[in-house]
Amino acid sequence: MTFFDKVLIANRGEIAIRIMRACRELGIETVAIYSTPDKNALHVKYADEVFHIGEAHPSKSYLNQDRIIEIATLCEAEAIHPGYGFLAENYHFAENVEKAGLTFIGPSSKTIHMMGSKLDSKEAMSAAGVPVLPWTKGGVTSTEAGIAFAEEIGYPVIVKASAGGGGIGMQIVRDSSGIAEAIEKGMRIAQSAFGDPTIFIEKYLDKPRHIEVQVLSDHDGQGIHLYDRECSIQRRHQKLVEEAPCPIMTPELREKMTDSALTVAQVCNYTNAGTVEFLYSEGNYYFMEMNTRLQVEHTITELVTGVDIVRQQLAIASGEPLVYEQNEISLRGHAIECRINAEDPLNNFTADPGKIVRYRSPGGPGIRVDSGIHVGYTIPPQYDSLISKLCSYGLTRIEAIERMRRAIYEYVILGVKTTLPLHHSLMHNRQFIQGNTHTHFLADQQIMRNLQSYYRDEESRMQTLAASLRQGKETAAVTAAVNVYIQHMNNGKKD
Ligand code: MV4
Repeated sequence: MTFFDKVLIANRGEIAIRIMRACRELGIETVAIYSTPDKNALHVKYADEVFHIGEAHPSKSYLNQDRIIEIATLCEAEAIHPGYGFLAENYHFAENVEKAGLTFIGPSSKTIHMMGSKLDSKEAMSAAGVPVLPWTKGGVTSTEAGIAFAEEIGYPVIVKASAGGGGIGMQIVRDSSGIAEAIEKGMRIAQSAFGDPTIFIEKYLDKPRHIEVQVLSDHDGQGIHLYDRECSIQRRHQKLVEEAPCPIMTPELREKMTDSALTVAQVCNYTNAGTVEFLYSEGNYYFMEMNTRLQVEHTITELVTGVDIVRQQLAIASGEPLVYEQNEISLRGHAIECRINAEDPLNNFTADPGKIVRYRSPGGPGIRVDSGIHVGYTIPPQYDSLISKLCSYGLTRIEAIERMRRAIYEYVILGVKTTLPLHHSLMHNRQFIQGNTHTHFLADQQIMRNLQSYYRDEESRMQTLAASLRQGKETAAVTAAVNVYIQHMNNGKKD
């Protein structure tokens, strides 16, 4: 295999490290970029070469296209990996990288552009026979036309921005009384958030599951899928827990969904790694959108298929044909990912950035932790608050859950509030254990209410620690804190 000699990683944190790990295994030199507050970040220490790129604000650093391309050219990197977020789905950036004579590790700018329009991609996929929910073809250009369409398909409906994603501008309309206002508000939000007022109306599903299919496509037009993931447990369109495979998948549904996913990839001339997102409800599934990037949760697919997705991305981008045939890809076991964030679930999930004063990550059988932090590191307030992706693997789903509970028990993070107790609660929730999840799971299961007691313990533990540290009794403080932690984890097992 030829691959590249040097790759620039236009990202930070755990994903930058994940990408550099694949590069290191392949003997590819790595170039990191960093913003001022990321001077001491792990991804900067890991790289072979590093360049300061600008001030904290993303527009000055990780979104600074011209500077990133300039650095890549200067240090003679042949390719840029965008990771996720930041510039990953910006077709202008992909185009500018292509124009500079560099390789963008991802699909072509044309494909990113097409999939960026929810309306265009729905239209194309529907024409190719992929199931989609009834929607207003060509978008909604007048309030009257929108009202007429909503009456035709019947309420409830949902108003969405074509250029949107992440739920911005989405409005659920349950009956005709709110439709005119929702259309007008939708256009205003779409214009101000995306610079494009195009909206559409779609039949609304009440509590769907979010199921997605991972695909890999090469430049010879060959595509394979790496099976499915269930990502239903979310909060404000931020995923909290994902698993692979989807716990309710049947052979029949899987055959249809993976076939549809491969059709989607083919229709948009997809190259590299991508994810086709579906909503599932009552035996039916519908294409929503395609994420034209490496996703946060790619790790659990790696655990159940054994395929190193980032390695395949590098191979595909350098022009190599896929090394796997579809029949060589098999699923083995079950994997779960818990996203550990520095935030406070009891306070509306507000971020709690700050200094990590004690840190011990779990290990042992079936545990994978991808993180970009270390003791003494200060999580900066300017970026995403992800501390780590805690993944468990087992031959069965229950084994994966048991290992996840054990890993949460072992995990010690002091200095910031984290989502660990929330995950503890989820891993003991009866409905979750049975695989009964949907996109409104957190609200329905009263998980938040049960959580209050765990977090009260967490708070007293932090206070004990803070008081002891002031008196210079560090060791005793940490021991006490960890004991309280372990104790409350044990107490939590009763419900
Ligand atoms: C929907 C829906 C119900 N019906 N569309 C949220 C973000 C975007 N990717 C699509 N989203 C939804 N679209 C119809 N016609 C419900 C959601 C939705 C959702 C989807 C996946 C995961 C979590 C969600 C949470 C709330 C709403």
